[in-house]
Amino acid sequence: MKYFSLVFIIFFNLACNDKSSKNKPNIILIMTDDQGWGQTGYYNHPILKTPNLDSMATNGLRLDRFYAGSPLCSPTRATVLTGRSNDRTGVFSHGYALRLQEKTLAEALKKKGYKTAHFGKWHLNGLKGPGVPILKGDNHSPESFGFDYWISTTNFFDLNPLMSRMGAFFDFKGNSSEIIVNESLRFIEKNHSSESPFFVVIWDGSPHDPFLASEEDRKQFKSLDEKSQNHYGELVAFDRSIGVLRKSLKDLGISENTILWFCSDNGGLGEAISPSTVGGLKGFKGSMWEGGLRVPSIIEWPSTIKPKKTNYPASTMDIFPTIAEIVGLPESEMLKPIDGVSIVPVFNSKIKKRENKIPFRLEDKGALINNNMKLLAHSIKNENFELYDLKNDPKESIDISKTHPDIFEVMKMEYTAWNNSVDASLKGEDYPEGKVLSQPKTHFWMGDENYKIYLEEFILRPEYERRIKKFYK
Ligand SMILES: [Ca+2]
Repeated sequence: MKYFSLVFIIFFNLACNDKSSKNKPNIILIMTDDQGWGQTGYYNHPILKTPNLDSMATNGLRLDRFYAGSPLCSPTRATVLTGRSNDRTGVFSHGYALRLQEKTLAEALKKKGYKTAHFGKWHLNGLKGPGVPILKGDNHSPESFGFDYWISTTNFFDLNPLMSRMGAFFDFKGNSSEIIVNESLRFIEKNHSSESPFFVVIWDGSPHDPFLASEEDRKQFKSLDEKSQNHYGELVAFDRSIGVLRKSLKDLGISENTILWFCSDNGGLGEAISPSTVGGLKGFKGSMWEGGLRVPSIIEWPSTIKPKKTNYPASTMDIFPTIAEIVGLPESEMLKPIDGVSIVPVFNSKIKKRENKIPFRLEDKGALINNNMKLLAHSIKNENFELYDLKNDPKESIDISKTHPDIFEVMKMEYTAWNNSVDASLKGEDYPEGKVLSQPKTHFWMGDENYKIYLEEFILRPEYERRIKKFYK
């Protein structure tokens, strides 16, 4: 009898596992580069129209208080892949390499049977300078972090990009947003019919500089200066690529059970771009003010998420824990401490208050968000803190630390404790080795030994010419 029960239990479990793996959602993360919080049609931008993002927002969960994990590109990318604040992972600023000792979302999903792929800007291999193809054998390529397939560049890329498909150079012609979405669709078409779901990461290079848009895409911005025309034109092309992606998922019959999660990697660009990129918030990319951190974000998952707008505060550090809950990843797949939480409870409920605070740290600056309260550190070392009430003062104009000393002191203590735990991570205490193994130093590819043989070819390209000449001046 006992034997039969055991057989039954094993069989039952296998049957369940099999069924659950078949129903696992496909996952696409798509992220723009430097798109500010105000730069969408659905936030009533005065000129820019984003019909495809608007449609996605109407059909999905619109996260109106979503934060990039950091106000800069590489650090935010590290938070997406690890669920941890950037400094824990060794990505202290742009162009830093993600530590191989980190555990990534792609690695976890791959183990769960997902086909994984990365398209576009990588910026986690320690190289600075405009995006060049990632070389075969780069031990910090997307492959090193769990992506089976990749067509990627080291950093931002623009019109007619030179990219690397698993180490082989491809000289693409056309708009970069459309190119990477089309390439990701090629991957999806090949992989969606198999038993295993897919995990696709699309990291766009728009609307980061250099600002280059086609005549067609910039023509609606003729009243703007040339820089702004091109910058906004890049967003028009990105929005169009969202349309192509969504329509193709529908045509393939897989849109219902595909999670499409859109966001930007940091806040908007400064005064050089007009009209403003940050929708009236204070500060820009690089700062801990809301304009530097808050970004547009939408999760579309038609089979599961009913259309909704929420003010629940969330961040890119929540992406890994959220997907872990959806897919049922074992706890051991995430390196502790994790700074994000799963936002699955927000999907179809009225939950408004977030229990876990959202922490930030970049160089000597920091912030801690507790729902409407925000502690801001101009200098962590000098303990130069301020306190803001984002509900009553969304533009962060009045420091209330003196009028609310109780809240201020508690949040300062909490931030300091968190900051100490980041210092421990930084030293490698979270890793089984108890220390940080050797890491590539951040440097420009123009001076990298492995890129030397390509310089003659690269100098003929307008996107590299000036940078190479400047480097060897
Ligand atoms: Ca960026």
